[in-house]
Amino acid sequence: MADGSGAITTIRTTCPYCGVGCGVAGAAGGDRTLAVSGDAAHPANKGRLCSKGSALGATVGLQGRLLEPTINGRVATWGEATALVAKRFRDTIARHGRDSVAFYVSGQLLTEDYYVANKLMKGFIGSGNIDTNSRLCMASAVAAHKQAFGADLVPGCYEDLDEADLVVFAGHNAAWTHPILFRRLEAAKARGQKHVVIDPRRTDTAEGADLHLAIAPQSDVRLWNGLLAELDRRGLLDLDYVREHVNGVEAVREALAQDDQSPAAVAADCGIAVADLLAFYDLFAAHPKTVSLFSMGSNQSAQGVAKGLAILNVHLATGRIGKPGACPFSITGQPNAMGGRETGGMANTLAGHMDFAPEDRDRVARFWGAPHTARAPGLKAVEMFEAVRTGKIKAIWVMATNPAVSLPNAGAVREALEKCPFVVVSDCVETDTTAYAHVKLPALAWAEKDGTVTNSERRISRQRALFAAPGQARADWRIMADVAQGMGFDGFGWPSQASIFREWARLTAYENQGSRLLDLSGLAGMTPDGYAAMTPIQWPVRAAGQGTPRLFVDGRYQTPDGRARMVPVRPKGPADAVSDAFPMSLNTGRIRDQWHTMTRTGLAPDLCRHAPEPFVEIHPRDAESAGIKDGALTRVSTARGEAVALAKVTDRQRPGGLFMPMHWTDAFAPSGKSNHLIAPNLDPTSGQPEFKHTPARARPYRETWKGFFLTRDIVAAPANLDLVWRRIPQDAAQLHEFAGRGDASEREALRKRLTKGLAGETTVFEDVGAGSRREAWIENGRLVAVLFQTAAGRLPPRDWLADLFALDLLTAEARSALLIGRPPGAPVDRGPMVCACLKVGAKAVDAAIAAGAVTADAVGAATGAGTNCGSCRPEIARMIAAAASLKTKETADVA
Ligand SMILES: Nc1nc2c(c(=O)[nH]1)N[C@H]1C(S)=C(S)[C@@H](COP(=O)(O)OP(=O)(O)OC[C@H]3O[C@@H](n4cnc5c(=O)[nH]c(N)nc54)[C@H](O)[C@@H]3O)O[C@H]1N2
Ligand SMILES: Nc1nc2c(c(=O)[nH]1)N[C@H]1C(S)=C(S)[C@@H](COP(=O)(O)OP(=O)(O)OC[C@H]3O[C@@H](n4cnc5c(=O)[nH]c(N)nc54)[C@H](O)[C@@H]3O)O[C@H]1N2
Ligand code: SF4
Ligand SMILES: [Mo]
Repeated sequence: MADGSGAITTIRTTCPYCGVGCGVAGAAGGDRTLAVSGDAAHPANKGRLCSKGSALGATVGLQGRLLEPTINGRVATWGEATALVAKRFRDTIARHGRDSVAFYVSGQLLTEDYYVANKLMKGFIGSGNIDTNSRLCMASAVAAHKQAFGADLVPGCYEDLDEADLVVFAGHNAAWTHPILFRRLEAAKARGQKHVVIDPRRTDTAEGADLHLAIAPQSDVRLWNGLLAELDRRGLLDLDYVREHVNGVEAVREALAQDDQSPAAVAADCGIAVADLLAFYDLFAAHPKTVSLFSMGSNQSAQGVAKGLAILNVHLATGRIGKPGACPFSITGQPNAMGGRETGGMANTLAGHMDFAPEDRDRVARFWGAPHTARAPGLKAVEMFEAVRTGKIKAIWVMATNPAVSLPNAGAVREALEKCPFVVVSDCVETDTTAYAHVKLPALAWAEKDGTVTNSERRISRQRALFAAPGQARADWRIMADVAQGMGFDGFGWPSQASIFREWARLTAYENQGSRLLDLSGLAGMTPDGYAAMTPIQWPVRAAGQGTPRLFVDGRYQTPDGRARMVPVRPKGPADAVSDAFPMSLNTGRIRDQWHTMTRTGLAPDLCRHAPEPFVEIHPRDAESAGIKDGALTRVSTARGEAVALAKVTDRQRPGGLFMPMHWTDAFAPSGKSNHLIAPNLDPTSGQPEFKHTPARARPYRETWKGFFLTRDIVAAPANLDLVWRRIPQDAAQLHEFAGRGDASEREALRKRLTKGLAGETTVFEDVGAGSRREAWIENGRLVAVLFQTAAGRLPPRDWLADLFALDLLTAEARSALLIGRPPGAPVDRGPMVCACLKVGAKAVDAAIAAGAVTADAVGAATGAGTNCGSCRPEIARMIAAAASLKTKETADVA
């Protein structure tokens, strides 16, 4: 933190994005500048950061921040705001009962925040109605862990990834979503580790793998069951381990016998070649040191729990668990998904891995001194918003999540928020969800807040403040504690987050006696200084300074008899079958450089260039039959809604499938939002939505005109005009792209709207025949705005024009070329950003390849691309391979 004397000190904290949980060394300067580097001492990343982590400095400005509490849009004091929230919650409970209120929270809260939220709702309000966005993310894995291990326990650690001989990625695009772990895995692969990727799409993770199984959507259970049956046939189950430590193997064998487990039948049902299936079986058979990473391709399914169990069954039956380099590994998405599961952020758990069994419930109630502690689980996320929509829940408090964008069937979620009598939202910025809030509460953001998070390998790390709190922003835990006290509850008077952490650690140890592995007793006596200096440690921590890298080493599980359970699971298809009206399967997920609803990564122009706007991936065969061209605007519709996105025609997509990223919002691309399309089909046990499959169809959008508008300011999509609108932040400007299907009057209406109030000298070029108009505004020699529209003509690349906004004085040459949209000389178009860290575009990479670079290292040496975080190396490798295959094809054509 800048200490006022101008001296800058480096502070160790943790990245706010993915569950890898990388250590960050941050040096904050004045004016909220921040230089970040990887913390070399942090065991998760050993000094590395990915593109998103490296760009953290570009996301800590105050643009768009909530800095004061507001009530119905009017600025309020904290006293007024918390008193109102306390009163409305108290009144609603008095009139409609405890279950008429709810909290919807997030894996992006700190453990301390999570603990307070849960204590307030389950302990003192006395309702189970607190759920978290981890319902959309980890719930299926949690349920599978509980059934198999007796509690939500992740056995492995990152060292297992280094030590494994075989790593299976089950619905996990690690190259993009857990990049720093993927760097470790690439290094292990270079030492001989084998990689198998199970994913309907050929992702960057699949690209370099030894084997890619592009299975039919939702056929995972069939695949893993088939593997188990085959291992059994080959006599490769570890029956000694099973005899000593596992129940249920016979029931599982019986269930397997109900389906035809021949490789031919399994391969046919999974939509893959028998040879590929057998290659998977052989790799699995040959490498006892196996780690199976499973992520959203497994969890986000109407059979997500079964998918998890099918994986756990194979690992239990082969004894590949609790050993170096061998475990099933559910990888967490958010920085504190694990912390939320620990503290009881989910509606169906209580706290500290204790549930609603009477003795657990009474123990937690005793510890809290809270006689009204809930006795039953509350509503899970999707049901919770449905209860809001139908009026059963009348007051909801949303914290650190953006449900108007990220829940399935988002149109219904917005309707629910619109109807709800009292909506409170705690966030750092304005979002699509804050638009529905009666009360907006400004929370501290990363680099201001201070507390702990737990990563995928159960490692607790500190997030530390690098800046002082801006405006009136406050820590989430403190806001909740104030409301709790306003509601008249005792037990919320903590002086600091360190004291919350201590209370939380004491709860994990309370009447534990070895019965619960989640035990932080070794941290329960920590002093404030100890907390300030805390270094990363993996739970269980039973004695000070002694963490636990690996669970189940002794083969004992957290079940009453200490034995793990294999659970029979049968395959079934996706919840909704495709139909004539909606013949394709819409899959959704993540891209490399954006984080969820773009509230932070969307502030960093460099992160917006790899995939600048919403897109839909489609196989060439399907594109052709639908008349969709690569790069054309495409309508994707489902029974729930419609979106428009740019077509990416690629054979990396399976025929019959579509893929859309989940990231875009009203703030960036109102017509490109994926979640209005998604059916709210849930896994019956975990309540997790099937984000990876909704029946859909794709058609060309067929715009009649299009254009772009560059300005320094953000322009929201104009209301009442039916346009496809996208905003793409640039270094010195905002690029707004648009297209419409109306006639010249629509074009003119937009032009009027955009240019209203623009001052300065203007230059105009009009080509009436082509329906084209180009205009630029210059004030005191500086470029103010550029508007290009065309019906029949073409538009120039935007890079050069966008860069002109960085100039204080336009050169005469630039002025004269403005309306051509190209610099005198060669056209400047960098292409999509490949390397976000060193700002290297696709054109430069292609040039290096054309000049003879045949490895990612050589491209790096020539352009710098891939030499910082390495996240783009799989893509560079893919570009090299594509160029090589083109060359071979050309040679063949010539021959
Ligand atoms: N860049 C970036 N990284 C992130 C995030 C982010 O927003 N951006 N978010 C973080 C969070 S919260 C999470 S949860 C993780 C998620 O990390 P991942 O799970 O790796 O990400 P997704 O892209 O959601 O989905 C993974 C893959 O599942 C595949 N899939 C779809 N259907 C099926 C199926 O039926 N079977 C199988 N086997 N696979 C299928 C998809 O094609 C996709 O490639 O990422 C974390 N990291
Ligand atoms: N179609 C589709 N939808 C999906 C998924 C998918 O794969 N496909 N994946 C799902 C998954 S796995 C996840 S995890 C969710 C994520 O979905 P969300 O949680 O809705 O996404 P975020 O954009 O991360 O939202 C976090 C919000 O919290 C705010 N915030 C950040 N830090 C703090 C803080 O300290 N305090 C407070 N009060 N606010 C803070 C941010 O500004 C942001 O508005 O999306 C789910 N939705
Ligand atoms: S891999 Fe990237 S996003 Fe994930 S914690 Fe590390 S730096 Fe952050
Ligand atoms: Mo997630």
